Amino acid sequence: MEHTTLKIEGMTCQHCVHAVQNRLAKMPGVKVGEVKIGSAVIERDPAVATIDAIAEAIADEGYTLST
Ligand SMILES: [Cu+2]
Repeated sequence: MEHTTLKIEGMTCQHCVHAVQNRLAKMPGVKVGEVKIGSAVIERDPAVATIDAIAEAIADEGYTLST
Protein backbone atom coordinates (compact mmCIF):
# COMPACT_ATOMS: atom_id res chain seq x y z
CA MET A 1 0.00 0.00 0.00
CA GLU A 2 1.19 3.44 -0.93
CA HIS A 3 0.50 6.53 1.15
CA THR A 4 -0.98 9.21 -1.10
CA THR A 5 -2.27 12.70 -0.40
CA LEU A 6 -4.80 13.79 -3.00
CA LYS A 7 -5.40 17.48 -3.66
CA ILE A 8 -8.96 18.02 -4.74
CA GLU A 9 -10.48 21.14 -6.21
CA GLY A 10 -14.14 22.09 -5.94
CA MET A 11 -14.82 20.89 -2.40
CA THR A 12 -16.56 23.53 -0.30
CA CYS A 13 -18.34 21.93 2.63
CA GLN A 14 -18.96 18.79 4.71
CA HIS A 15 -21.25 17.46 2.01
CA CYS A 16 -18.29 17.46 -0.36
CA VAL A 17 -16.13 15.76 2.26
CA HIS A 18 -18.68 12.96 2.65
CA ALA A 19 -19.17 12.59 -1.10
CA VAL A 20 -15.43 12.20 -1.68
CA GLN A 21 -15.04 9.94 1.35
CA ASN A 22 -17.85 7.62 0.26
CA ARG A 23 -16.70 7.46 -3.35
CA LEU A 24 -13.10 6.65 -2.43
CA ALA A 25 -14.26 4.05 0.08
CA LYS A 26 -16.01 2.17 -2.74
CA MET A 27 -12.84 1.88 -4.79
CA PRO A 28 -11.01 -1.43 -4.79
CA GLY A 29 -7.48 -1.12 -3.45
CA VAL A 30 -8.18 2.09 -1.54
CA LYS A 31 -8.21 2.59 2.21
CA VAL A 32 -9.47 6.05 3.11
CA GLY A 33 -7.75 8.11 5.76
CA GLU A 34 -8.49 11.71 6.64
CA VAL A 35 -10.63 13.64 4.18
CA LYS A 36 -10.88 17.42 4.50
CA ILE A 37 -12.07 20.21 2.25
CA GLY A 38 -9.49 20.24 -0.53
CA SER A 39 -7.61 17.07 0.31
CA ALA A 40 -7.86 13.37 1.04
CA VAL A 41 -5.27 11.07 2.55
CA ILE A 42 -5.47 7.48 1.37
CA GLU A 43 -3.53 4.26 1.31
CA ARG A 44 -3.74 2.64 -2.09
CA ASP A 45 -2.55 -0.40 -3.95
CA PRO A 46 -0.96 1.30 -7.01
CA ALA A 47 -1.58 -1.81 -9.15
CA VAL A 48 -5.33 -1.65 -8.49
CA ALA A 49 -6.12 1.97 -7.72
CA THR A 50 -4.25 4.07 -10.26
CA ILE A 51 -4.19 7.83 -10.00
CA ASP A 52 -6.14 7.93 -13.27
CA ALA A 53 -8.89 5.73 -11.81
CA ILE A 54 -9.02 7.88 -8.69
CA ALA A 55 -9.17 11.09 -10.78
CA GLU A 56 -12.08 9.59 -12.71
CA ALA A 57 -13.97 8.67 -9.54
CA ILE A 58 -13.40 12.13 -8.10
CA ALA A 59 -14.62 13.67 -11.37
CA ASP A 60 -17.76 11.49 -11.19
CA GLU A 61 -18.62 13.29 -7.95
CA GLY A 62 -18.07 16.67 -9.58
CA TYR A 63 -14.62 17.51 -8.22
CA THR A 64 -11.20 17.77 -9.79
CA LEU A 65 -8.03 16.02 -8.75
CA SER A 66 -5.22 18.54 -8.95
CA THR A 67 -1.57 17.61 -9.18
CU1 LIG B 1 -20.03 20.76 -0.44
